[in-house]
Amino acid sequence: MDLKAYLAARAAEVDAALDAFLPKAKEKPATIHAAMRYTVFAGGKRLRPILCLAAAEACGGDPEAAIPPACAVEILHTYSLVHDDLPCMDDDDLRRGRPTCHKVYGEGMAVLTGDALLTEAFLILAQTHPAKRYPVGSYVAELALTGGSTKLIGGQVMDLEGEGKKLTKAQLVKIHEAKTAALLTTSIRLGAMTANATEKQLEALSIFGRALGLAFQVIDDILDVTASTEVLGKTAGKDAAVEKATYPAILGLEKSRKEAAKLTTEAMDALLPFGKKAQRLREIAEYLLKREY
Ligand code: GRG
Repeated sequence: MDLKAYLAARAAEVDAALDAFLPKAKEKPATIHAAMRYTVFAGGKRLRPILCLAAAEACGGDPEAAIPPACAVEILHTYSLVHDDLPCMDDDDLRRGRPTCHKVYGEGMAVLTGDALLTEAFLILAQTHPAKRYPVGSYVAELALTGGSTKLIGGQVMDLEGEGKKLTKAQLVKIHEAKTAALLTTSIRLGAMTANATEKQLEALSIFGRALGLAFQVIDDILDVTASTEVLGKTAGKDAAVEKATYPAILGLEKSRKEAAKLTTEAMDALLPFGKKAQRLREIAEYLLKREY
């Protein structure tokens, strides 16, 4: 199966599982459940769950066992997007090419949609079968740490506090390690944990996830400069008014491209001990580096 077919097949599996896990749209109170589904099924790439499943494969496990953590990371990711788009944060009108949650359901309901998705993520994660080395609590602790005040939320805090300021490259890296790379890394680690990965394997995958996450963010920043708003399906939001630090702004476009390539090589090197089993993870990393939107 080529990568395109693999990505489509994995995304379809994840979508079917998400559909089964999430409360039905008509379940009362219906508005919140419709809003949760509106945001989860808005056409995301499903990058985090696909990485979770591919990491299980890389460690010789059955990807099926990684379905609950795969869905949990996608739902937690969706909550972060819903809250990030709010008027009090980035104030975006469009996400994934569609009106943002608060544009459709109102601000209060969007806050609650994010809250409900965050809680739902842990409900689903708790349904993961324990592996020999990993009791269910270890999955929960892993995701809670990543979603909490030192990673995802911490990154958002650093981002908010950095608005309008001239940041250094080191400060920008810190923000992206927390905002982007941490959840990608955890998606990969959780998949590997379902395959009973060794501590050494988890360490290697953490290096892979960090480098991939940073490369992903550098490329996202480059595309924000080079691709049209129409192609990206984004609106400028508050970014238009507040100067945000980006890799191209700090390093320039050429150096940013080199940085992305360097990080991708670092990511690939971390996969060497996994041999052929990590082929899908390699292909995904390559695909992310070459993506044009
Ligand atoms: C909890 C408010 C709050 C913030 C936490 C994660 C985060 C910080 C904010 C989300 C917005 C953001 C710009 C995150 C950076 C990571 C990133 C590039 C997300 C987009 O991920 P994709 O491209 O999106 O995988 P799709 O739509 O494909 O799922």
